[in-house]
Amino acid sequence: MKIALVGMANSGKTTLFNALTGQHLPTSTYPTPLQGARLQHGQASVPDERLPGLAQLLRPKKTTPAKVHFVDFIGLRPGQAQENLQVLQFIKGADALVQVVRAFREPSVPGAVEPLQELQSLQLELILTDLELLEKRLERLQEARKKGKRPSEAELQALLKCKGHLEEGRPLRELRLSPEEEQALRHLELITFIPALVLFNVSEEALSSKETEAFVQAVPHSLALSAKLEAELSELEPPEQEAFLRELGLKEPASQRLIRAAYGLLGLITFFTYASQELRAWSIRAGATALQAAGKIHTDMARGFIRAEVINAEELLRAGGLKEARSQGLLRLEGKDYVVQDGDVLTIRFKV
Ligand SMILES: Nc1nc2c(ncn2[C@@H]2O[C@H](COP(=O)(O)OP(=O)(O)OP(=O)(O)O)[C@@H](O)[C@H]2O)c(=O)[nH]1
Ligand SMILES: [Mg+2]
Repeated sequence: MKIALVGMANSGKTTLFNALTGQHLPTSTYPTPLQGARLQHGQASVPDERLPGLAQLLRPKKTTPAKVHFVDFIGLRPGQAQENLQVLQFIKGADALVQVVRAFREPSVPGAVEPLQELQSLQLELILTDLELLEKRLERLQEARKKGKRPSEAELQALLKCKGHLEEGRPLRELRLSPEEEQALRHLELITFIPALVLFNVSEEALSSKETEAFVQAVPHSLALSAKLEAELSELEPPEQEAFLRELGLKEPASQRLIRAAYGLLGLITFFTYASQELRAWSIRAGATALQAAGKIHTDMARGFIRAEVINAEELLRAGGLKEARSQGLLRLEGKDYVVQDGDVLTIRFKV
């Protein structure tokens, strides 16, 4: 799963990126210029409360959580349409967006603190980018038609439908398209089709304020955290981190909440594998089959798929081990069409 952090300049994207990925990229009180800016990549582990228990039971040499890939680039600037268009190209290929909105007050960082207004400007920039792409494509198809070629009718129709929708100021993810229309547009990689969360980056003091609550209530798929506090938390060793969280009355860092929210937004579930002494968690879309799960692990596994041995993590924990589960007849044999359930521990049998 790849998530792009997108936002206006100085909204705290890089601060959040550092908190999520454990990196130490420089942040600044002024907007990062486009010239010389580099796209940053990093990974975060997907929190899973079953993984420690499974590790204790199976005693693997290595435990690998599922990973989320984050990308961070520079922010957008109001009124810089051409540059913003260029900046937003980095989003292509992302599975989800986190729209980071400044809601923190910090005298050293210039610019107004108007979260809802800023969110609106941000969403408008994304919409304008898609409109520009769409219009260019429409022009090309119309030129082709003039030259006597026959452009795909499905694509033309889909383009016009999307154009009307965008012109109303609405993102394409709110539009219902037929599978054919979707297919016809796929090559354009329009960005407002991508599922998105909104993240209000608030001051530490405002974490549980009425105002913050009102923002989160007002905007669907939104949450609030303090990127600065999260970055500080991520610097601490686990015991200190726990103490700090307890002091704040929290169970986990809010950055984990963010990853969970993205998981939910994309309809992802987790399955586990235990092979060659490695216990590993994987993300997959709910509804995926055992064959698709095998394909995630290795293409050979999907190609030579014979069957999957399946037990849910909770059952396995109750049984007290794989051997015990097998002797109690709890390991099910499933075929390639089996729909993987959240928490399944899969052993894929395959031939190469
Ligand atoms: N007080 C406070 N300051 C923050 C918070 N998040 C970010 N900042 C500050 O805001 C400034 C901008 O943060 P960055 O993380 O660089 O913002 P950005 O969105 O990456 O900015 P660009 O990449 O230039 O678009 C820095 O000085 C941060 O220290 C926060 O939660 N609280
Ligand atoms: Mg930045």
